[in-house]
Amino acid sequence: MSEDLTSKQTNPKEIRLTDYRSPEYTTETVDLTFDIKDGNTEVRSKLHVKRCLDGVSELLLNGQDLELLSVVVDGRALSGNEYTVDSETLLIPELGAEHDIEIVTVIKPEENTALEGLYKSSQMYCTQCEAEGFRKITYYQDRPDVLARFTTTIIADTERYPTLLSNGNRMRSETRVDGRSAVTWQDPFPKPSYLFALVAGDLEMIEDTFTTMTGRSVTLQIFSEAHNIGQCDYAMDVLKRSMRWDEERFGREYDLDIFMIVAVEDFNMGAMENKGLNIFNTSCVLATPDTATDAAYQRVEAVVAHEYFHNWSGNRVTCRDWFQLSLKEGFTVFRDAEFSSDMNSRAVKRIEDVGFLRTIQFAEDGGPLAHPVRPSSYLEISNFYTTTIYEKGAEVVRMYDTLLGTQKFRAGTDLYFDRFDGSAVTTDDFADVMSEVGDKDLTQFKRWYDQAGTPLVKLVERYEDGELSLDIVQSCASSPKQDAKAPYHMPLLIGVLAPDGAPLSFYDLAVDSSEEVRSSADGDSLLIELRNEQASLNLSSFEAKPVVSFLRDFSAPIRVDYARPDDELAFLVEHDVNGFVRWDALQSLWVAYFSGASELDLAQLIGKLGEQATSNEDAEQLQLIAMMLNVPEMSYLFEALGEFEVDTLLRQRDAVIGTIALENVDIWAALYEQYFADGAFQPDAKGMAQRGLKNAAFAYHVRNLRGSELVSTVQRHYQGADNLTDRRAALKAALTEPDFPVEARTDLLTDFYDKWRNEALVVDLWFNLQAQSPVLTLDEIKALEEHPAFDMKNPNRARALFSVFGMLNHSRFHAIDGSGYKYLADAIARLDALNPQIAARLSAPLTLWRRYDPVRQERMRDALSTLTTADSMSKDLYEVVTKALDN
Ligand code: B3K
Ligand code: ZN
Repeated sequence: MSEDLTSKQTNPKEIRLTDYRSPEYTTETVDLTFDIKDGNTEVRSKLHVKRCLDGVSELLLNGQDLELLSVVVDGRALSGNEYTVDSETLLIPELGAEHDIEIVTVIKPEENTALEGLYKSSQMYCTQCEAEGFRKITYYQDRPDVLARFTTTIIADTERYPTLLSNGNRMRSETRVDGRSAVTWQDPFPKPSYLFALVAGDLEMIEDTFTTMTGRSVTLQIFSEAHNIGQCDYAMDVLKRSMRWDEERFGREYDLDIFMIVAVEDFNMGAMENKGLNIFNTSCVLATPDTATDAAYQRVEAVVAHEYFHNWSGNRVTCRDWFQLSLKEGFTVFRDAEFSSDMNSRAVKRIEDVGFLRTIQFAEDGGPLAHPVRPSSYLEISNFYTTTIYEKGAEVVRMYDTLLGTQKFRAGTDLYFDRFDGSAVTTDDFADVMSEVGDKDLTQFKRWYDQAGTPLVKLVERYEDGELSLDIVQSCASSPKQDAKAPYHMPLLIGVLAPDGAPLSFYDLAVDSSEEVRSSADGDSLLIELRNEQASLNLSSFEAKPVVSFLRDFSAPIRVDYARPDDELAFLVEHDVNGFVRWDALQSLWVAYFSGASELDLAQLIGKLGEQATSNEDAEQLQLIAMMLNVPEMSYLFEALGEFEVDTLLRQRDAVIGTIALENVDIWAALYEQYFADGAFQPDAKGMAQRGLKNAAFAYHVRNLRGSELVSTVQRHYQGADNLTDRRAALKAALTEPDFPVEARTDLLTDFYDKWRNEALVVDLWFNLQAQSPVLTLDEIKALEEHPAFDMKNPNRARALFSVFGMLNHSRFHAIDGSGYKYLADAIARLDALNPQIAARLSAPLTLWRRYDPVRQERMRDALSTLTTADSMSKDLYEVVTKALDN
């Protein structure tokens, strides 16, 4: 057994894209046998390997934390001096063209707290292999461009582990006299090792069937531990909808006869797309009205669809190397976003996604860990499952769709799946297909993959005698290791409105531009393909000065600098046909307000929106209004403002919320009462709109209350709730309103905990709401760790406390004495010893030190520096912390 130090190294080696070499040998078939026993699992792996390059004779296998028992080549056991083994590799020299190799290793899943490879969660065994976890199971060519056919036999105690699952089809099963069972699975599709999965446990299951577009029947099964099985029906419904949608929208049919999902409680991320056997964090599968908020329902919908869609975008066509990660992730996020848009409201989904992108991805892209959608180097690939790879990557895919038009884009995806089925490819291959079907030179467009940073587009508008001209200038600030940036090729979608709010048609206008432009089929919008650093657009034959609706649907992932009068923005909020632009104009007004550049009475505008909601029936419009009632979150403002001081901003934001509440006191009371009894819970657009409005109105309404009236209103909201979204709103009010009496708050929290103590995801929310509470002291938050339900080893629980504290508790985390930073750094150090991936992720808020004032900058750097003084540090954390301090 290699020492613990293997994953605790400093100065790890940088992996570079330019060093990529295709494999010298490939593995054609793998036959695995897992003999699971308490404390030790023996893994027997039979490989059939074949040489792919002339003149080579060494086979390099990856392996980590493995006890090697034997290596047999073509039936002959090798002695110790016939191979070389170190903490990361096994090298077998002097090989010929083709061999059968058998390797036996022993692993200890029970001790695996990193949750990568084979590990134990509650009473079940499960795996997580992406990106490089398979090497913690056995020695193997653990790289995505080696595609093999897997056969897997699992042997385990029959009584404790009656459910034994792996990829593909179930071939055989036997119950042995020794009280153990053996089940064999075979996956007919060659796949990289990162898609391997195994589950052994005592699980319950729900089952359904799906008939594919060619009439094949597919068995669908969702497994969970017994206490969770009643919460899986929604996920099953989503799965069936996803399968149908992928057929209709992308022509993709499922390929095996069975598709399984397993819900596990300890999981590092959301879910994993293992071939035919997706493994999910319970938080992304389970959903009932009492245990999932509306946001959680939407997440379940998005993630179930996302992992299912990977079956084509990721599994059938996979990545050549991990630098190409966005090839599958960006594309699949785009696909799941389209699915959610079709299932619910397109505008609402777009607004949510842009809000997230601006808050998290823009921050990453402007910070010390900025990297391109296709990075050129990394120390630890686990650190690159980022919002840049996923969300910005999805924006890049969306831009192909916008530039080519939906029909050609679909022709492009058809050709991509067809041409590359069964292979491991690159983002260049994807771009080339799009270029071919679109008959378009995309050389410049590909800069989106190579240049980090968020481009800035500055517009200057002039109007004179019926002619409107726009000067457009693009730029992009420098990023780590990238000083100068070349101009991007980007689609800018615009519309124009007459002064009475009527949309104007581009068919009625004279259009002259320095760039390629084309109007939409209905004439309502114009697409500008910006390629140059500077460009111009002239529109003429207006009867009066129009209002420009810019960057409709957020057609490119950019920042915009477009100085416009407040009343024009307010006009767009009220009149634009594009839901995204309406919301966006309001966010611009907020940013202007907080930077002191706006005089507009925003409290009045918000009140007016609230009033509109009392008489509107349209679910999409109501959802849109509900989103616009809320003042932007602090972290959105941090990113949008550039310059701010945390305490001042917190005070200003709090004050304006108070003003909105007070100046529209009757509106909130009326809106709240109107939606208080909104009928039985439905997780659909209408239900979400109603709860969105009810809870936005509730938050303003309680702001106007004091004393017993405040308490009784919050209690009534809590008691009257038939779902977690409303209960959460009540608890949040109790944990936000400074006047809420401590005793009443404690009563509510105790009642909630006692009722839901057996529902892990609800208990996560209980920790989450306290961790973000500005009315609790740091000591009170720290004390949450002492609660019997707190478990450092469970990623959901650790995130509910530490990640929420760092990302959402702005008053305590950013305390000027640095105590919040110290607390997070201390938690990160403790977590690093258990789970490096989670530790590295938790450090994100500290890495953004540069955007705060000088005192806080120093305190945040101090906190990061203390991490570097630890005796040992994982590769994951080392990369994040050193880059954060160096850049
Ligand atoms: N592909 C996985 C992510 C794996 C993360 C490994 N650290 C889930 C997804 O994006 O679908
Ligand atoms: Zn994915």
